[in-house]
Amino acid sequence: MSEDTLFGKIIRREIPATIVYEDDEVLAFKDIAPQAPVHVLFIPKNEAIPTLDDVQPSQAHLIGKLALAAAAYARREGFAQDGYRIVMNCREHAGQTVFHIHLHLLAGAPLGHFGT
Ligand code: DGP
Repeated sequence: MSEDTLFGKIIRREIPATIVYEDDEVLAFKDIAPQAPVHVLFIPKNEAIPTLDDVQPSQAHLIGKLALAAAAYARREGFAQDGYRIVMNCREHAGQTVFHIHLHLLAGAPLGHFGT
């Protein structure tokens, strides 16, 4: 089940995306507006969760699945040792624009500090 967001459409293959990883629970695809040489989004496929604040305790394992899928991708692509960043934006002040939870994986160059 995927709700009707852009990412739901990507899960259902209604709009194109460069998919780089998929399993029973997680889909990963390249961000359309990359903020680093590597910028991949990891999303849950089967749960309609708008924000991190909406994740229920029974769904908590999904956050771990997203993080471990990102770490495995970094190892597989050979940049894990150089380092990477994962980010999840929640609502307006963080700049969240798509309300289907997603983990950003950013890598491929030294990343600037953030938060201001
Ligand atoms: P956030 O600001 O955390 O909600 O990030 C949403 C990201 O989704 C943003 O970095 C751009 C990306 N994005 C938006 N629309 C599309 C799309 O249609 N395809 C892909 N691949 N990425 C998209």
